[in-house]
Amino acid sequence: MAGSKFAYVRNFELPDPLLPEAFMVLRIDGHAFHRLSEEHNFVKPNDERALQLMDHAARDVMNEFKDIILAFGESDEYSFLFRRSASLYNRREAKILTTITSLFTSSYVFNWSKYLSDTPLKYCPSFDGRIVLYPTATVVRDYLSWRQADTHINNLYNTVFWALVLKGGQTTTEAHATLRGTVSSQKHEMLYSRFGINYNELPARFRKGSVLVREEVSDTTEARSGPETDKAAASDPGEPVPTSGKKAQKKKPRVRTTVELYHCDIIGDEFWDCRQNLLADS
Ligand SMILES: Nc1nc2c(ncn2[C@@H]2O[C@H](COP(=O)(O)OP(=O)(O)O)[C@@H](O)[C@H]2O)c(=O)[nH]1
Ligand SMILES: [Mg+2]
Repeated sequence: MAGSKFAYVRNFELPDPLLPEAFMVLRIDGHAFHRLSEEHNFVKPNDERALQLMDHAARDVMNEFKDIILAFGESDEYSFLFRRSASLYNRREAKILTTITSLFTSSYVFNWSKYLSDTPLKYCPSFDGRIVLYPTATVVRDYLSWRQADTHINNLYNTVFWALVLKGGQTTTEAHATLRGTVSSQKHEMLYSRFGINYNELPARFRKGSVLVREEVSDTTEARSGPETDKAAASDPGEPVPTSGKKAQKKKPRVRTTVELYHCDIIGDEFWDCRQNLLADS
């Protein structure tokens, strides 16, 4: 049936496909979280509960969108890396961006009280989002290194800054002035000599950010279909079901995936050497 005479307006809806075969990174960032963190009394410089809530929302996104192979989070931001050949929503940019940004946001709100139980949410938080395409695995690694280096730089600065204010009695203006022009080693030294804080002993979550990785679990569980198999399994649930005999079940190795959370270095090679498949998708 022909559409109404108004249907032509659909022609104004232009396609917005993302280049095939390029790596997609979607980064969300909390809108005005400086204010949100103040209004909800986030612990300074890092509020573990708020960071765990971010991790929870990111995990919800990864559980829903299996094309995401890795995510990296710090502060009020999270980056989601898609496998290169991801074809969700025919790679329509607006559809991917809006669906994931809104899922992240709703999970953040939905789960808020689990992490900040004594702090009622006063207003609606929101996140902006963008998708950037990267042509090679090297650039993807550099992107992630950039974000983790940012985590380190900000965290070191914020840790000394808030130590100067909260423990050293400086005003925020004085603390900024104290830190102006200092290099990393001087900040480490200041933390240690003035406040007895060994930066490297601070929680890895604060120093390294959060890395969520989709990992394969080789699952050799039987495909159970017959009563014999069920019985055999029930007799000793910890043991594999026998595979010999007429009625034995065929083993069907399935590839299941889980999403694991780490607070580890992703700038060096070790993380990637252990996960060579991650960026090898062709
Ligand atoms: N106290 C505290 N503040 C945080 C924490 N995580 C994020 N923030 C705040 O969120 C801001 C995030 O930075 P940015 O996105 O540049 O600022 P925005 O434009 O206000 O969202 C930081 O500057 C902090 O003020 C936290 O764990 N504790
Ligand atoms: Mg922000």
